[in-house]
Amino acid sequence: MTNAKIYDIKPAIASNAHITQPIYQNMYQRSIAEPDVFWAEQATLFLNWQKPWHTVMDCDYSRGHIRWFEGGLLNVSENCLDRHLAERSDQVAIIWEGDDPTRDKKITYRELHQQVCQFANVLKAQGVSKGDCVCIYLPMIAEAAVVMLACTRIGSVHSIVFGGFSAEALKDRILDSNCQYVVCADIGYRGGKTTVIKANVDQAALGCPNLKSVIVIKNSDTDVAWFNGRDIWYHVAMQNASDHCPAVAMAAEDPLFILYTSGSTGKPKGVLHSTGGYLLYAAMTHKYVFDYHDGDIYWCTADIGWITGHSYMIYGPLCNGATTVLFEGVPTYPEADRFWRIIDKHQINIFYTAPTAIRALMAQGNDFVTRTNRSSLRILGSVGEPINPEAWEWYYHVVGDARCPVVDTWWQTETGGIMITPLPGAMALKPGSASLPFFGVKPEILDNQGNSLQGIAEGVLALSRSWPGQARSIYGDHQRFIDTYFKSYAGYYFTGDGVRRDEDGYYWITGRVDDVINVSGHRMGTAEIESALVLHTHVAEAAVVGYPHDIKGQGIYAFVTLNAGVQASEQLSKELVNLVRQEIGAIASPDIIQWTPALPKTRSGKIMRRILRKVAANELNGLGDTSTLADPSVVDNIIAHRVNK
Ligand code: 6R9
Repeated sequence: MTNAKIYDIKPAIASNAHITQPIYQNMYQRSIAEPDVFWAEQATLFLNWQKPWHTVMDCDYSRGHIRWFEGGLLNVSENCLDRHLAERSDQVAIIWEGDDPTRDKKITYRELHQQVCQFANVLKAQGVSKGDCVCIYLPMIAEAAVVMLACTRIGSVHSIVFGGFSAEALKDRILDSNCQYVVCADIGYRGGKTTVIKANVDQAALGCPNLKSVIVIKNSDTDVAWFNGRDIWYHVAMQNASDHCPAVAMAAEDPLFILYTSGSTGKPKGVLHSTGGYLLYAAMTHKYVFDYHDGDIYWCTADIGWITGHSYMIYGPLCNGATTVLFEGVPTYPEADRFWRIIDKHQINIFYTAPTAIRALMAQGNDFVTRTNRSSLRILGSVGEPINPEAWEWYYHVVGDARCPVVDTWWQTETGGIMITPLPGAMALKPGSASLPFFGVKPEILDNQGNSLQGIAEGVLALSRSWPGQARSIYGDHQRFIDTYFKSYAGYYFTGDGVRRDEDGYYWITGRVDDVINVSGHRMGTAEIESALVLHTHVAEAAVVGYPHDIKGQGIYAFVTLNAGVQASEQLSKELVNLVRQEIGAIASPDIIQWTPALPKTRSGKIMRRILRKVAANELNGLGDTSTLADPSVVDNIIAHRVNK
């Protein structure tokens, strides 16, 4: 886009920034030319090592073999807590802001350290040891941070399951990662409503014979079903736990956590991250991308159930000794000014949220924003999906009063941390562009044949270099890791995103090129939703695609074929939505269900999703070549009955 608007670097930001334009150019060039030297320096700068590494990097994409800092020993909780105690034990580590605006609390580094040690001892007493997997299924309460860090202290591997996932989805994830331990709460609060947590665990547990114990955080006065011998109250166990717990020395490549994410096929994948490289990359990107300075109050609105919550609410900020905010609620409760009120209340300097929230708040009108002050803000961030220029401009002008750079950060669960992004003191901004690569990142634009295109170009986004935060495997299925990311284009990590590079070398992410859709920043595989729909006895076949949605970015459009003799009805439509909620969770509910006597298929029986995507997007003139369809009249029928919403 030649005419894209440009916002120049702000002198007030650049004058105090860690990374200015010449520093970026110099460091970027070095990070590509001498990666071993560059990353060794950064690893020394950002982390405390109990023992230094002998090899900085050992990677071979053809085997999905990715190793960083081998030989090195360190502990994540020690880096996030112990080493800060000398200088900042009384500094607030976590500001927790409740769903109810009258509830909040502050936890200092000393207190957090103490609670983490105690809970690490609770885990040990339950039999959890190094390498064991602990499933965390929690709402956004402060204890979530305690539990995560306690796992890292004793070398157990956490697998956080988003609190909005259903019992069924939870069960699948517990089984896939062989978790014998679950940490949950009784209930959660969101937007003035309660959400069931423990009841979902109880239901999931029916299908998890290996589950040994469930540790329950008391978050309400609600009574919950109790299974003696399996269930343990967190507060009771904590009372008797010692606050002395040595941090276990972990190898840099020991697993740190598993996080499930959706792909284009099959069941969700347990993306596996390891200790040293991940922590370095999270901390370094947190400092440079948000230009974090000592004393800043930093708020990332993501849920801990997603990678953004892992890297930029917990690990990156705490590793840098920051004060990080954990918000339990939603942007519109009690009113649509909640974010801005929280910013004023806690004097937040750096704010990181998702385009879907920005668009939803933009739709509520400017008054909710302008009646607040927001003068503490210095940097604004965006993540999760492409941000449309209109939302970007609103964020920049109305929320940030044209004072704060907006960093549009492109990355993925698999990348561990931010990959393509502006650095606030070093780059001019173009609304809608994720700008330029972070240190050590080498984006490549490939055509269908896998040729790397130079200059102004459009194609699929791949990365030719490894970086420390890169995922190491898919838990329990390394072959799937290789097949998913390293097979399509030999020698590259394939991202699944499309991208364009403009005349200034800026990158514009154009969205997924596979069957993954992005609904309100939540990544979902259309195949998972289809599998849920076809569980219904009346459904013969289903095909799900994304379509443009003003607030959510993409909505979910389901084409459903019923079994012969079954009548479509409003009731059946409700049953299908409920089925998806039960199998996956509310976030996967179809926005539109269109009944169709048949799906468009090739003669070999493959559903032509390209056509369904066009119909759902109402792009009826650009259906492309339909000559390979077995029965072209199917398309006419689908167009004639297209649902507009
Ligand atoms: C961090 C996170 C990853 C997918 C990714 C892409 C989309 C994320 C984006 C963006 C355009 C941005 N995405 N950030 N697209 N601009 N700034 O969201 O991880 O949940 O794994 O999703 O999200 O499509 O491939 P994850």
